[in-house]
Amino acid sequence: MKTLFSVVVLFFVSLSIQAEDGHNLWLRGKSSSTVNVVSSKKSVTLDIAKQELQQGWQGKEGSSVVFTVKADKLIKGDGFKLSSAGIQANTDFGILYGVYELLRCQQTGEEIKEGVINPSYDLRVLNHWDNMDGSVERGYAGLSIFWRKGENSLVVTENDKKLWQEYARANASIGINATVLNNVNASQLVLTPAYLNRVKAIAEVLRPYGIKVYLSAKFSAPALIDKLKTCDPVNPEVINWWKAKAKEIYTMIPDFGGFLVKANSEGQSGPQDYGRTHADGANLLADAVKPYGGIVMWRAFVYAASDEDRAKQAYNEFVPLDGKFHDNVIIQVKNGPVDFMPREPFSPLFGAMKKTSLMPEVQVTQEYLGHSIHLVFLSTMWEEFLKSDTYQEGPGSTVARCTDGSIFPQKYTAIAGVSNVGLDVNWCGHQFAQSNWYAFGRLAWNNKLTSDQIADEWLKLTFYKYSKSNADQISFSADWKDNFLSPVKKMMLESREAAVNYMMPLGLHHIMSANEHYGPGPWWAPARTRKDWTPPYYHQADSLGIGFDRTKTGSNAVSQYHEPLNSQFSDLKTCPETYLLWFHHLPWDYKMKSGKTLWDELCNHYDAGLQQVRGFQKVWDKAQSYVDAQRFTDVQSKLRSQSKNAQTWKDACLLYFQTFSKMPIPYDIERPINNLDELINNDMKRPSLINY
Ligand code: GCW
Repeated sequence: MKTLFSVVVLFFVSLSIQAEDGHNLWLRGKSSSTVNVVSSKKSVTLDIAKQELQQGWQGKEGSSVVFTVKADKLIKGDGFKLSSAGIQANTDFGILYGVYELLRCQQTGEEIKEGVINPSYDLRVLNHWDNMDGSVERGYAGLSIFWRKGENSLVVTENDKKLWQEYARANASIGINATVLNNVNASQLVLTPAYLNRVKAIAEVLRPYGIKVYLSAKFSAPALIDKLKTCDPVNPEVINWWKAKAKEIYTMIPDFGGFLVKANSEGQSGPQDYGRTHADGANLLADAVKPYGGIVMWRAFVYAASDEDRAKQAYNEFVPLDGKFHDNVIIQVKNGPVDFMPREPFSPLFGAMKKTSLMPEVQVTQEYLGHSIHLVFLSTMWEEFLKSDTYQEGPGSTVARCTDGSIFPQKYTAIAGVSNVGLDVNWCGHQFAQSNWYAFGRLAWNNKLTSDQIADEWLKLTFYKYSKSNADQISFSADWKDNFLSPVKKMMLESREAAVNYMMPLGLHHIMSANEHYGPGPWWAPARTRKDWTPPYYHQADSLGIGFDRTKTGSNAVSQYHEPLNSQFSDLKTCPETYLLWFHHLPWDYKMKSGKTLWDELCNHYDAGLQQVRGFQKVWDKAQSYVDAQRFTDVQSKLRSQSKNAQTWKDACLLYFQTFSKMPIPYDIERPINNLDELINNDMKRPSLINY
């Protein structure tokens, strides 16, 4: 009797508490009714589409959905048309995307809209900065899912294939259709046969999900692999080498996407080593892949250790080359002109190159935003960026419209995100970092989505508790919405501004410590380090004030922005305070719009950031009963670290800047609890993962 009782108890306990480790991402929905799928065509992709629909169907019991693969002028690329009859698309992949759209709507309670849905960008790309030894540059979620070191590292195992398939499915479900498998700081190895064999195996797993593989190519590969004496892009031997390499790759992987290249940047070789331009270099590779329909994504992240303001260099380098790139080249431009800072104005290259295809690059991995320790929902940052008006073709020339083909006819349109995926069970290192992968895919598919909508979807898909009692119909009760969804969503939507506040408010940038890019280091400037890699170069704090003068009296970077932005950023009356110290060097007692001094306002921002994170802890603790135990404690413990880190950031920056301002920290805010000399001697390191 006793045993029976415990079995029964155990059964009910296991029903109500589902162990969740985050591995299933936002794909936790299970069908509650049956659906009949009719398709006149058969293919692996359509089989997947059918299976997904049957596994996740939450619609009316016994409904029929018809898949129709038939060209329609209104449907573009991977787009699809939803109607009461089913899903129509030009390609099998379009059907698959239609299925995911249907399921998303069912599982989030969103109304299913009939009509055509087309993606904003043709290519929705993840860039993996994965090295051949399995490490991941700026990766905070474990080792690479593609590469590893050691004996047999190139043997493809069943486990590899299972993981790649899960990865493919997750990407397809949010519309990502391209992936670059290796770091832009590339190894030539990936272009050698043994590695290409593994690329082929990856491509085979990803293909049915509509995802093409791309590789980062090292410009000096011809010399490194085959000992060519030069890599000069106009040298016939070099040209032939790349042609032969492209042929070799396409023989193995007929739908290979093409190359991504970081050249003449941070020590990487490039065409300028031979007195040639970025256009010469890009066209060399573009011509090699052209016969197979391949493309080249050539990065504009270039800057030298010169006296020229780093924020100006990419524009200076690339704008004169406008029109010189072949039509299968896309210039990949980071969202901001410096690097993936918590906040930057958009890069002035957007909209400025009118005869060249441009694609935005954002960073999903949180290199400068607390790695996988801080909860920072990046969607709001990307939304702000995509909606920024460049004015290049009159008002309304947003970055989104300048890059998605609405304004400039581009042969290809694309957007890339630097991936945060690794071998960690939950893929991203932080449960909430998954929302950034999700948000990137959703915005790449629809660059008009709001972060509110994305957060709403993600929370419902990721945290709704399925149980026997609610399996047949997803209903988000008022209790769930009021006590979980809305406070947690609010926290997500505020989280990026909080990070800006406690790290780099009012336009401050690049003031993190050393190369780890985690803690504060406004003082960090070791002798013999390139000036443009040290924080004092960027904050310019001295006894008179703080900030980088990028107006006419300074580097004049403002001139790279189209009017009225040039004037707006230059004029203190109109420069948004969020960018104030990005564009201006101002006295400590400069009067802000609030009437406070710049110093007081700076202090308030740092303190507000800290208080916001303390508030996030409360929000999360209150949400405990709505979250499964493992994910709850995961996030709770990370928020504790984030709180400590926010305190360190506040104390470090305020105490350090105070050595210049010589002004008191306003008495109505909490006092620092750290000493500056200790902080300096003990640069804040990312907490060891062992603590988690
Ligand atoms: O943000 C910087 C990173 C480097 C990175 C580089 C780039 C891949 O610190 O790690 O290198 O940008 O984007 O090329």
